[in-house]
Amino acid sequence: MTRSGVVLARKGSQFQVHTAQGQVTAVLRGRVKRGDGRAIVGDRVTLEDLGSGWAIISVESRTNVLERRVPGGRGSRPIAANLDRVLVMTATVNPDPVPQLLDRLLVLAEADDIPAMVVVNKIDLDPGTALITRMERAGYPVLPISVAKGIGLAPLITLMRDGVSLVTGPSGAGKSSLLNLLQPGLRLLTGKVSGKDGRGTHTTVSAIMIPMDEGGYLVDTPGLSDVGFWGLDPVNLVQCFPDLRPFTDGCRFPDCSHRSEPGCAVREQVGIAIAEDRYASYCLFREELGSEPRDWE
Ligand SMILES: Nc1nc2c(ncn2[C@@H]2O[C@H](COP(=O)(O)OP(=O)(O)O)[C@@H](O)[C@H]2O)c(=O)[nH]1
Ligand SMILES: [Mg+2]
Ligand SMILES: [Zn+2]
Repeated sequence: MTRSGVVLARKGSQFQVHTAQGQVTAVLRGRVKRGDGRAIVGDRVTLEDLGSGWAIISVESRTNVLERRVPGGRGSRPIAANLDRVLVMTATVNPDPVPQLLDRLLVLAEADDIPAMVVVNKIDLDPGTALITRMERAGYPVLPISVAKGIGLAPLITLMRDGVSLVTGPSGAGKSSLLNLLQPGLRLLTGKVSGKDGRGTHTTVSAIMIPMDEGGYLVDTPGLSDVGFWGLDPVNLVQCFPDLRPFTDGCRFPDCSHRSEPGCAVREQVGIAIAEDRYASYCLFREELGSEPRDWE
């Protein structure tokens, strides 16, 4: 007898799997274990009843994988699969938004090809017009809301009742308030990534997925902002900026870093189609990725 399900969590060699008939604990069958199909949170799997318990006998191919990248490009470890969206949440004020942090989280989603949206909360305190315009111009759908006053919530809730959502953003943005509204009594991971370099251990970075009673799944990963994009190929960074990437074809050099090269079609658009502080985020992240600028002399 087989069943299909979705992996919610992993603890050692045991997987919690959500099926239409309830949650079960399963282990990986040998063949799956040896392949590169090791199950991760969010995987759609087929289970077989072994009599003594359930085994994961196959893992469906993934639409995307949120990865934890290791500094210096030394590889990555999958965190969660099949995310439908990353919602980057910020407040309009209290605390003040930090656009560069939003850009960072958006790059993280873009790097793994996960659709991203911006949720702008606390519009009861301030309409956040400049921020909303900035993020829309960058190419992102923006949902202005007030969790506290119940403004603008219907479209967001409808969205989150379908598929798998990951909500991230700075502390104080209102994430817990939103998630509690969606699933009252929800208890999320609070684990902090250990180590001064933020590398942490195996368990501290593992995600869990929570099925919501009224539909949809939430993915919770402790310390998502520590899930950097360090391993990203610097050449690909520009592709993680929807507002920069349309212009790269016009650059004189195919390996243009879009910083100092002559004939850069991206730089030509800064202050025109590209907002200056979005370009500044690009330059900062590119710097962080540690690439050497090309020598033109
Ligand atoms: N004025 C106002 N306050 C809010 C709103 N949403 C959340 N808050 C408050 O902002 C604070 C931080 O919210 P919380 O959900 O803990 O943010 P988190 O750190 O992102 O999880 C709490 O005191 C909330 O009551 C909102 O829409 N308007
Ligand atoms: Mg919180
Ligand atoms: Zn260029």
